[in-house]
Amino acid sequence: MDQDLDEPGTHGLAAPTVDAADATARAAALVARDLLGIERADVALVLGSGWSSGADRLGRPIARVPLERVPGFTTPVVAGHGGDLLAVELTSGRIAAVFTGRTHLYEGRGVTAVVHGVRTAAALGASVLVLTNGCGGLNPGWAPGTPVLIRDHINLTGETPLRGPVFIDMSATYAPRLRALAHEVSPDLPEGVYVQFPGPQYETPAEVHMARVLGGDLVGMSTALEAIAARAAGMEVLGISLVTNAAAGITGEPLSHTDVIASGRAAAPRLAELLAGVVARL
Ligand code: 8IG
Repeated sequence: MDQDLDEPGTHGLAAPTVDAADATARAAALVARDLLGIERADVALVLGSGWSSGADRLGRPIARVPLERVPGFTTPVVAGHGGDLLAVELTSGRIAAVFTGRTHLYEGRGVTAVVHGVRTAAALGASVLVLTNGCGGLNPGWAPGTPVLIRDHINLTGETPLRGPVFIDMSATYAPRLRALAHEVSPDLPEGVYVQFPGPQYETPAEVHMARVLGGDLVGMSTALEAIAARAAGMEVLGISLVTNAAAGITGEPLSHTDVIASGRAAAPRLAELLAGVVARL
């Protein structure tokens, strides 16, 4: 394939084709295997805002490397977003690759950079991907610190990581099997529809109202594009959001990144337990 598609954020340079991006991800996986001292990974986790301490309880840590040492990754720009790749041996003996940071669309590196971790996880051999994030909640009953299982998403970024006639089925993007496992661990975990906005600004109250009218329950700036890339790579996806704040206009309070980080910290032990429980059942 020799397409010449421009991507926003790539400053007029041609975006890599999906084939080229997959080759970059395979190269990244080879380097990651060497640095981590693992043969392959069975599952992968992306830990978003508020979730990074979730890595501690997953199992036996094998190794940790800064993501910027793996080809195709750069240092994350947001305070409170980590940026390491860990290998963890789960109690089941399976190996997890854990990303404690992600590239967001608003960084302007293009959608290929956004899903590079997902494609690297697939190239490592992971067949299950657990995506976590911090987000705004539309349900006033969801206090900051409430985890919510993602049932489905609405991609409002106007972007896709796919190029060409890649007509993948998105009718069960967030695997019912994995959602059932999460409910075994936490029977009253609420479910919701995640709406990905491009960011970096938070929504206006009118945009939050629009998301609600469209059927959304959660608003954020990640996850949907990664889930698309994961489905295209044949991975099963589980998505869990942490509501770190009421979405704009829901309570009348202004949104602050400091509050977002604080409610993530406060929820950390509960999230770590939830993640460990889910991953142990995979
Ligand atoms: I943390 O309220 C977090 N991330 N779009 N809206 C959007 N992203 C978020 C929000 C929010 N909170």
